[in-house]
Amino acid sequence: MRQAGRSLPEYRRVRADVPMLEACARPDMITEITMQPVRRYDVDAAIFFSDIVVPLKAIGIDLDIKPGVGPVVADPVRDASGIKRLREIEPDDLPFVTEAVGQLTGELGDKPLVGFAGAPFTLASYLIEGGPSKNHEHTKALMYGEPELWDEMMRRLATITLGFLRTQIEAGASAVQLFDSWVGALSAEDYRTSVLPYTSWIFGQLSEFEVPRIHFGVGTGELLSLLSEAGADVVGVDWRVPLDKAVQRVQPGTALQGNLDPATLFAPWEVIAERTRDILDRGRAADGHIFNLGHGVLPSTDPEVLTRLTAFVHEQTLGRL
Ligand code: 1CP
Repeated sequence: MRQAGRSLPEYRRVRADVPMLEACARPDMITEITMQPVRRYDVDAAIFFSDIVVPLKAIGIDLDIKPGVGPVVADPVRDASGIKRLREIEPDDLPFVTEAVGQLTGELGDKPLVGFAGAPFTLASYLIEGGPSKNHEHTKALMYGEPELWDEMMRRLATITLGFLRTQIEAGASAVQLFDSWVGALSAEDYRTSVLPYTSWIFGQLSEFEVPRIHFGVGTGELLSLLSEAGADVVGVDWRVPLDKAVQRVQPGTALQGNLDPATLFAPWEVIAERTRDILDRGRAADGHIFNLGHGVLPSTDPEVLTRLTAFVHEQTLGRL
């Protein structure tokens, strides 16, 4: 999840004069920002500081991450010539990622570093729409109207996604998370036909590395069994489905991640504690549970609340480890 940044004063300080994509290309900055929440909250894993569009930038797509908006693509990709520009990741494309992961594994010691990438559908949505989208209408127009172009685009994006993940794993990342954040916009039928083949290819290719693979999306209650079928070891669940229900929708042996609503962090502490306890209880039904928020930390979240939440989860689960 986008979590490190935004709510931390030390993050805002480091980023004050540095645009997001520049920060993502500077190893010392990546390392510092990745470490900030680990130092402050004592969380059990670090999430690599980067963004899902970093590999697209690296292959020459003209895009920016605009403050308060997100990724914006100068020239949206909607036809065969645009799709041809989506070339594979080559060994020299992401040297700053390799260097930062190397620095981080040294600093983190036993603490795992979670690498990540955007999944093909979510990347396609940014590329086709040109930026964040509520309805993904141009994306669906291409998906329904030009299945051959869609197939070509998804194949290319799957290769790029795999390249970004492979770079992080080979440099030392201990687990990877695939973010298909916006795939909840699809029906199960459309997911099966137009997304699952590409995502499951990625998970299949990753199996040789023996790192845990996490698969995450938002609004995916009706898709959880398919997200699991795609081949993940862990399925991320937003706050809409309780974990004891989610467990019935995933393949046996699959762990769950989640699922506190990030907006709950604005409620009184007693409510946060009660919801957290409930999630930990329901999570016992799963074959492994990573406690997490159901989506990214909201920018105005009070860091003190996250410190207290992390300590509370540790205290509640200590006897179980
Ligand atoms: O927070 C961290 O340091 C972790 C690193 C991280 C991760 C895992 C960032 C940094 N982005 C991401 C993944 C990411 N980026 C996802 C998948 C996870 C999720 O759903 O949250 C997505 C969809 C994006 C795209 C993106 N980048 C958005 C969303 C826009 C939209 O469509 O609503 C935004 C706002 C960004 C910018 C961004 N990326 C990361 C940070 C810290 C920020 C905020 C930049 C800032 O203003 O400081």
